Amino acid sequence: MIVNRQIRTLDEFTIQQLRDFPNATGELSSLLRDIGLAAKRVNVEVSKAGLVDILGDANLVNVQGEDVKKLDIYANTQLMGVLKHGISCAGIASEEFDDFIAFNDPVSNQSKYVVLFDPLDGSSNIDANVSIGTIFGVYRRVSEKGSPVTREDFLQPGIRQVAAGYIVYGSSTMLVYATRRGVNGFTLDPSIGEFSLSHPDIKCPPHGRIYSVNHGNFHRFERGVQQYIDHCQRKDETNGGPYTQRYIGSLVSDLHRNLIKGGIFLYPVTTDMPGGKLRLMYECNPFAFILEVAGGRATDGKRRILDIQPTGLHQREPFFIGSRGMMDELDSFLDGAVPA
Ligand code: AHM
Ligand code: MG
Repeated sequence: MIVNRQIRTLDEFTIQQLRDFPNATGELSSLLRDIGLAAKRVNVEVSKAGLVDILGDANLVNVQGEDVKKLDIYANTQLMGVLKHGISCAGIASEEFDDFIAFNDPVSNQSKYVVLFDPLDGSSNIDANVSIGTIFGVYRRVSEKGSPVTREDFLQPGIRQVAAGYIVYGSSTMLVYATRRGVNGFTLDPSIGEFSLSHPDIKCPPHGRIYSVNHGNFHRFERGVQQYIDHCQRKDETNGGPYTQRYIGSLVSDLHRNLIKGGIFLYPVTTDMPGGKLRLMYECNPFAFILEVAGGRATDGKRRILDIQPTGLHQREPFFIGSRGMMDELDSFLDGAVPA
């Protein structure tokens, strides 16, 4: 059998990265491996989602029970489990819990990191077989090691993330993560059950031709946003024709596509959601970090997302993110610089 040594697994890759840092403890590698393990378990159940009724009827109910949407509870349990039993994470905050959880055992209290995550974003799409995903952000705790983590460990601005990533359960399953050194994507190879490096050093193209927004909300958007969308639709043939509109309604899928192909994603405030919809801590911040490392930008329309000082674990923000050139173009409309 020919073994392709060009291919590196997630574990091999993260361990190789350690060689450049002689004082590194390996805790981040270990944490990413833990998240990769949870992702593989979630992937098995997500891929069976359409069978739940059939299996249920046959009295072979799978772990997440009879309701497909309970997959988000399953994903939450798996992620929390691997992080609690690993050696790198002192506590977590999740979309599924009102408050953070300090693991508060002797090993966890000595751990360096806290993780904030959305275990299964877009889960309302599961029953239509649309790609869904897991999103996570990793921070170094600010409280003293040796004690349980505190609220301050979690309420840090996104710029302090040490790493951030997502898993997309799609036509193939991918884990993409960023550290300050770069963004790398790993595709799950089902034959060996390992994530293998398939997209090294991802860069977001500085200009793209895709804009992603829920058009149904158009009349609830502010004027500047409406004008920008109008601009996307009116670009004439001299500048390549109108942009293409793509909106899955599953954040991980929409942003994975735009990261790879270039594009812009908008979830502005609406008249009925004046604070925005998406959650700063485990939706906006991880993607803002990934896109910035890849060369893109992310704002709330005024401020850089990564600079926002959070006040609550579940706070919402308007969210604009994408290719640098398109974000600059958007800014000129939000600043009111372009006349109506
Ligand atoms: P969820 O956390 O309840 O799954 O909602 C988040 C999802 C994102 O994946 C997606 O970008 C957005 O909500 C879509 O919202 P809308 O249906 O309003 O366009
Ligand atoms: Mg979500």
